[in-house]
Amino acid sequence: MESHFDSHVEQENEDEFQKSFKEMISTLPKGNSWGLPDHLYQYQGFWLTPPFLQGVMLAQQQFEAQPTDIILCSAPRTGTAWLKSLTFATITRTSFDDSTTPLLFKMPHDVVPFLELDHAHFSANRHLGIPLLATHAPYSFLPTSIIDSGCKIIYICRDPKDTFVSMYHLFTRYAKSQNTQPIELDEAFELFCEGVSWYGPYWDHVLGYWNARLEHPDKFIFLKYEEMNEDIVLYLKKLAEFMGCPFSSEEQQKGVPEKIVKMCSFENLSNLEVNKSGKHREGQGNLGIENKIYFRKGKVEDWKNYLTPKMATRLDQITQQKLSSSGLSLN
Ligand code: PAP
Repeated sequence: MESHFDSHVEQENEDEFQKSFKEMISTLPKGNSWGLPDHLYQYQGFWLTPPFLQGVMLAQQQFEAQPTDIILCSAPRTGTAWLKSLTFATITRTSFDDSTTPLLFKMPHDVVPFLELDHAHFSANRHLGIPLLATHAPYSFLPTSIIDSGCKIIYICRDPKDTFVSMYHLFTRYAKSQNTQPIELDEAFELFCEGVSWYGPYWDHVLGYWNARLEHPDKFIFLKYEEMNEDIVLYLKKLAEFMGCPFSSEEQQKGVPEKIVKMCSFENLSNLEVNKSGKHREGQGNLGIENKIYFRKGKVEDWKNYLTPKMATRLDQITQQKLSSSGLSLN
C-alpha cells in the first residue's frame, strides 16, 4: 500500500518534473494552435500540445506495462474510438451483452484509459481486469516497458485525406463550442501537409508503427480504417484471435461477432444519449469536450466533400513520396 511518505515524495518529484518540463518546453520550436487554446510544440520530430507531451514524458518515466497489456495505438482521428469500442466489447463479452455493456452509458474514450492522461501518474494503481490501454503517442515515444514487456500492440491508420478532414472538423467544432475563432480549412490543410498537426507529421506516425511491426510480428496487428469498413466482422474475428479471446464456433453460430459489430457501429453509438449529450473529461479544464464532437460521419472518402481535386492530389503526392520505400499504401 502507498504510504503518506510515498505520496509526499511522489508529489515532490512531480512538482520538480513540472518545473523542468516548463523550462524544457520553452526551448522547443512552437507551432500553430489550429484555433485551440494550446500551441503545438515540436519534440523529437513530432508536434504535441503541452498537456499531452507532459503526459507522454511522465508515462515514459513511470508507466510499467504488463505482458498481458493490449495497447491500442493510433494517430488522432483514424478510428480510435471505434477500435476501443470493438476491443472492449469483445474482451468483456462474457460479463456483458448488448443490453448491459458499459458502452451504453459511457463513450468509447471513457471505457479504455488513455496512457498520456490517465496512466502518466501512479501507474501502480492500474486496474488490470481489462488489459486495454490507448495512446496517440508515436512509436518512438512509447515507454520502454511497453516494448520490453512484450505486450500486444494494435495500430489503426486511415487515408490521410479523411484523417485531415476529420481533424479539421474536430478542432473547428471544439473552437466553436468554446466561442473561439476556428481555423480556416486552407490554413489547416497547409499545416497538415507540412506535418504541423496534432501528433504529426501524420506519415511519420504511421511509418513508425509500420516499421516497428516487422521487429515484433507476432505482437502486432496493423489495421486500416477503410479495410475494416469493408468487412468489419472478419476484422473483429481477427482482433479477437489476436487478443487471445477468439470467438468459439458456438458464439459464431449465435452471431456474437455480428452483434458486437452492430453495437459498435457509428450509427448505433452516435445515436446513444451518452454520445449525444454527455461530456468527456468534464472538470478537466481545456481537456473537457462534448462527446458529440467526436462523432461526425464515420464515412470513407468524405474528403471528397471538402477537398478540391488539387488539394487531394497534393496530399496523395506527399503520401506516395513519404511511403515510397515502405511497401505501405494509405490512399
Ligand atoms: P480521436 O482519437 O482523435 O478521438 P478517432 O476516434 O481516432 O479520433 O477518429 C474519429 C473518427 O472516427 C471520426 O471520423 P469522421 O470525422 O470522418 O466522421 C469519427 O466520426 C469516426 N468514428 C467514431 N466512432 C466510429 C464508429 N463506431 N465507427 C466508425 N467510425 C467512427
